[in-house]
Amino acid sequence: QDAGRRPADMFPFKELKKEPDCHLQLDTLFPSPCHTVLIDTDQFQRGRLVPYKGHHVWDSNHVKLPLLNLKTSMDSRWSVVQKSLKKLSSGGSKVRDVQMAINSYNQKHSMEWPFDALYSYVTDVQKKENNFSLVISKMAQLALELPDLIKHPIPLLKQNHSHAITLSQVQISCLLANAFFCTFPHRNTMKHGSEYANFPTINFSRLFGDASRRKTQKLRAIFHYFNTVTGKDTKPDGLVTFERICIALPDLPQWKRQTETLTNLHVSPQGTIEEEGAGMLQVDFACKFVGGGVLGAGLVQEEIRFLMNPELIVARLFTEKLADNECLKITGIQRYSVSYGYSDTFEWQGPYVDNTKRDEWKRRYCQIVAIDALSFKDPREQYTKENIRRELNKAYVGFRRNPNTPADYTPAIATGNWGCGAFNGDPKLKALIQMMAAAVAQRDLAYFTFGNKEQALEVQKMYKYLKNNSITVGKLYQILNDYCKHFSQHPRQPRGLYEYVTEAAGVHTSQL
Ligand code: AR6
Repeated sequence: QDAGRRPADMFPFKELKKEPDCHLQLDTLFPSPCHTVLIDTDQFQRGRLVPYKGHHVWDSNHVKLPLLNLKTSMDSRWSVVQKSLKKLSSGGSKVRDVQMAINSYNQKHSMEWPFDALYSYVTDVQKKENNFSLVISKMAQLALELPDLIKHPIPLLKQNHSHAITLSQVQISCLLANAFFCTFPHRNTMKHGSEYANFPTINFSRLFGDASRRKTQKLRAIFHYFNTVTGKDTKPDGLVTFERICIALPDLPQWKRQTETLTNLHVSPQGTIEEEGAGMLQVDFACKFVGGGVLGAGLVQEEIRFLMNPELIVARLFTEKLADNECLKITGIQRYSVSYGYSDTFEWQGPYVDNTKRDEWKRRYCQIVAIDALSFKDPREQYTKENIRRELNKAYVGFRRNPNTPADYTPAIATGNWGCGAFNGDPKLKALIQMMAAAVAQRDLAYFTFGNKEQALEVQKMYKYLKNNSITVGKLYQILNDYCKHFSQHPRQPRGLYEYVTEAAGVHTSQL
């Protein structure tokens, strides 16, 4: 960064803690009641990746795989899937064959699922990039490996329970190939009250319809991923962990009593969470249904991240909608693509060769945390005590350190205008909220304002003032609550937030 234009007292970026430099050696990988490992850990210690064995179950606590369908005749769905995918795996398939295959075991939806986006992708770009029928045949073979690769039930990460799942990148690729071919049973209806209404969609059907430029770009990223994971020399060979973290309400901070002052902050208009935030805990500006519109039309921060790192998409298979006191942390994902632009200008640019080192569990040093901000139809709604507390708690759940890891071994947080795009939040308020949560979690922050230089200067100035005056989180919380009162009394012409905070903090300091 250009030191000449750096706001005064900026915490040096280089000094923020990052993995692997701050890494604390992990214990041996082993399953436990709160950690399901889908590979055999004994074999793993000997350097082999072998699926962990078990008995598949068909119940409300586990992913329903297409392999079993005890309600009707045994294996009936899988035998149709097998027959259809075997045809595709033999090569020479066109989009119409893919459509027929998918419809063969989703007959109820065959009239309502359009495939125009897939047709248009093939016509527009596919011929130039890779051979459609060849990729489809490799993907079909991968999907057919499901019974060999997934031998243990996959728990659903349900609300109110902290639980982690570790699986191999190959297992993920196989589950995603099944998602692409829409083989997962009971996952096509999102209607209120339906079995999986509280879960994100996982079958890719929505990606194939409503052709648009966005869909074509998404499909380029998705096909590139499948082409890579089915390549002889490019097949990934690591592990990934998905951890749902739930903090019970009594264990959340008592905000007005918190005595911490702010931790170190580096604000920058340049850079992005995924690039400059490498090695830090990277915030995913999530939807409570993780992945948001990645399989539909959405194409902002979360969706772009899921397309560049498609292993994230598998979280949708097992992660129930996040509650206010929950987050999802993902460790070890790989990046496959490079993109350009944002939203309507988004474009898949090409392959990315990820050389990120791996930890003792063969997971890449890349950790993401999905936290969903509140979505405000009317931005004025955010200045209430309840909404501010909700956002503080949510940020804290995402930022909290592993209780067994000392602060010195915990990376900083890479974040930015969380909740301030599609969700209409106020970046000034969200920056303060995240600084407060980071202070209680005892972690430093890298804050990327995504090109906004003015915001970067304002945030830095506000931070410096609070820090220099040793304003505690509890005091700041009280000031924010006072601002909410002020706001409700002057909803049309409230005072600027930072101006108000500066003044209130100044009065407080002078009274000390
Ligand atoms: N690095 C840093 N900042 C970024 C980046 C990046 N890579 N990308 C965007 N920003 P938004 P939200 C900034 O709208 O409001 C999705 O559909 C940029 O200034 O993605 O929390 C989810 O699934 C942008 O305006 O987050 C949810 O449903 C701002 O961050 C919903 O959107 C907010 O990005 C979440 O919306």
